[in-house]
This record gives sequence, structure tokens and C-alpha cells, in this order.
Amino acid sequence: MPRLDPISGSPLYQQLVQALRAQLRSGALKPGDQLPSERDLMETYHISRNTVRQAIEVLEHEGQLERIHGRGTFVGSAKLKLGLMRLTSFSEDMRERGMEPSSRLIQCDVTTPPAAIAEQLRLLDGEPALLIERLRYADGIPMALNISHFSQAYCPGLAGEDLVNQSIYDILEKKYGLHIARAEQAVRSAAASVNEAMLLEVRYGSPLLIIEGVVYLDNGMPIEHLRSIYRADRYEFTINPIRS
Ligand code: 16G
Repeated sequence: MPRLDPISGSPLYQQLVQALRAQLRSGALKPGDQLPSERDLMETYHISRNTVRQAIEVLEHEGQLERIHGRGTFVGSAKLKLGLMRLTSFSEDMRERGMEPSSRLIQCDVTTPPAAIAEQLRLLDGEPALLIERLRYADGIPMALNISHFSQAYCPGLAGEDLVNQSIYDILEKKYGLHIARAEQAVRSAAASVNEAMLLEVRYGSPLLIIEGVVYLDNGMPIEHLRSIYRADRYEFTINPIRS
């Protein structure tokens, strides 16, 4: 078992969080597995009970671990709950949960989108849009694929920005001064294609959740047509309906 490094800059509980995350990622700890006892973890990593508790609390807060009274701590279903009533960026969603967002840019092309998308973006006849496809990670774990067409009229030069390390909504709001106001979206299920399975690191045919829709600026104009593809084993969408 790896020892934690007491003289590294990072607090011991954070190092234990990273060590446990690595085991969750590699499948050494699987959903439903019981976590070793506090005492076992203290002995394995030569750390105090407090440090163990702090680390478990972090992972519990993220939904990765669940403490069941009188039975112990178990690996949770690890589904990230995403509210559908707020229009947030992927980066915001992950940071709110204490995770670090990152991206792999798969494509960034100026193209003429399919007619249905061109119409929803209210493009002129033959007007191209900027197609950006990114694989999105949280703490290095692939979570989602964002495939979006952006209307270039409002963000000329977006293709030249650093789309790997920056949030696109941040760029749109801070650099272009745009006000993203609302979206119209639908959720559906799908089975992973060969390509989606490879990128999202799931088996071919695994369940996916897809959100598709259009994002509008406060002036009423559409800025983005989006297709966000989520691993169904990592996401759960929540809604809070009101009876009227
Ligand atoms: C969210 C959006 C996606 C947008 C991305 C921007 C939904 C379903 N998806 O994932 O359309 O492109 O955020 O994220 O709303 P970023 O600002 O971190 O690049």
C-alpha cells in the first residue's frame, strides 16, 4: 500500500482522498463495496483517525461514498446529481462539487450545420457555425461529451481561444460581454456508439443520457445549439416540479 507523504505540500487527508479516488477509478473499489474500517485505513496509511474521517467526508459529500449507520461506509453509486432548472456550465457544475474540470478538444471546425440546427440558430442561408466537440473530465475522469454549434455572429474568433483550459461560457461572458440567459432543452436516452464508448470509456451500447437544445442570450438570440452526452452511470438529472 502506498504511504502518504507527510512533507509534501498537500494535506494528508487530501492525499488520502486522491489515493481512494485512484482505487475508485481503477475499479479496485466498486459500487456497493464496503470501505476498509477507519482503523484499517489508519494502519495502512499511518495516519490519524481525524485524517481518515476528513477524507471520507470529502468523498461522501461528492456522493462517491455513503455511510450507512451501524454498518459502515460503502462505495456509492457515484452518480452526480445535476439540477435541470439552472443553466450552468460544465466547469461551474464540477467546481461546485469540489472537482477540477478539464477538457480534451476533439474538434473545432467552422462548418455548415445540418438544416435543423441552422434553423434553430437562426443562421442565414449557408451561414457557417463553429462546431466544438470536447470530452469533459472531472478530476481526470471522463464525464461527458459536449458537442455544440455556436453562432459566430456574437463571438467571432472563438475558435482561436484556449478551449482546452478555459470555460466557453466564461469566454462568452467575460471576453465577448454576452449575457447567457436561458435554454430550451430535452433529455433522452441512447446507447453508446463505438466512438462514444471509446471516448467516455464505457462499453459499446452502455446507457447514455443526452441533453439537446438551444441556449439563448438575453437579447433573445440563440448562441449555442448543444448536444451534451452523459454517462448514465455517472449522472442523475433532478427536477423539482411545482403543482400549479
Ligand atoms: C454545459 C452545457 C453545454 C456548454 C457547456 C459549457 C448543458 C446541457 N450543457 O455542459 O452546452 O457548452 O456547459 O461549459 O447545459 P464550459 O463553460 O465549462 O466550457
